Amino acid sequence: MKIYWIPAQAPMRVLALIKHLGVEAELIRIDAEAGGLHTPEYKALNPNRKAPTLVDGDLVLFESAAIMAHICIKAGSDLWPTENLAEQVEVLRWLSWNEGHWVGAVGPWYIEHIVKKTFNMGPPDAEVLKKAEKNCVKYAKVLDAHLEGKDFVAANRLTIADFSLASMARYWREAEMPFADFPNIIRWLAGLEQIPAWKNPWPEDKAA
Ligand SMILES: N[C@@H](CCC(=O)N[C@@H](CS)C(=O)NCC(=O)O)C(=O)O
Repeated sequence: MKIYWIPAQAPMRVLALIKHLGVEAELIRIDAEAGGLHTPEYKALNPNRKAPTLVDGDLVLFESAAIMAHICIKAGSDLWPTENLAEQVEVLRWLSWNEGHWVGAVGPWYIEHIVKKTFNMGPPDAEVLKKAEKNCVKYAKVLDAHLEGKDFVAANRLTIADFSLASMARYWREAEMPFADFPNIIRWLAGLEQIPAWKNPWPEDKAA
C-alpha cells in the first residue's frame, strides 16, 4: 500500500490513522513546492492534484475520508464502523458535515496561519479572517453543542470522524481560531492530543 502525502491537514489524518493502527505502508512525500502535485504521473492518480492519494494494488483512491475507511476495513478496525450500521451512519454524518461546513468554517484560519507559514506564502490576511468569523462561529456553535458531555464526535469512541474534524481545528491556538466561547471543542481537541499517533502523526522525514 502506498500513500502519497504532503505536510498538510488532509494527508495528516491518514498518516495519524496508519500510525495509530500500526498499518504498514510505503509513505511517499510529494514536494508540492517543486510542482510534485502537477506531474502527469501524479495527475493520473489524483486528477484533483491534491494529497493524500492511496494506491493499494489496482485500487487508487483520493479523498482522505474514503482512504481512512479503506484502511480501517483492511485492518479490521472499528474506527470506521462496519458492524454497527447506525454507528457507520453517524460517522458518515460527521464526515459529510466536515467537508460540507466545518472545513469552510475553520479553513480560512488554517490557510492564513498554517498553510502560508508551512509553504512560505507570506503573512496572514486579517481582512480574510474578519469576513470569515461569522461562518466559523455559526458552525463552532453546532459542534460545541454536539460535544457537550462527549469526548468523541461519534459512537462514543474514537472514529475517523474525530481525525477529520480535528485536522484543521487542532491548530486553533496558533491559528487564532475564535474558539474562546467553545469549551467543549477545546476539551475534545485536548483529549485527542493524548493519542500518541495524533500528537505526532508525521513520518520521521517531515522537515516542516
Ligand atoms: N477533501 C480532500 C482535500 C484534499 C486537499 O485539499 N489536500 C490539500 C492539502 S490539505 C492539498 O493537496 N493541497 C495542495 C494544493 O492545493 O496545491 C481530502 O480530504 O483528501
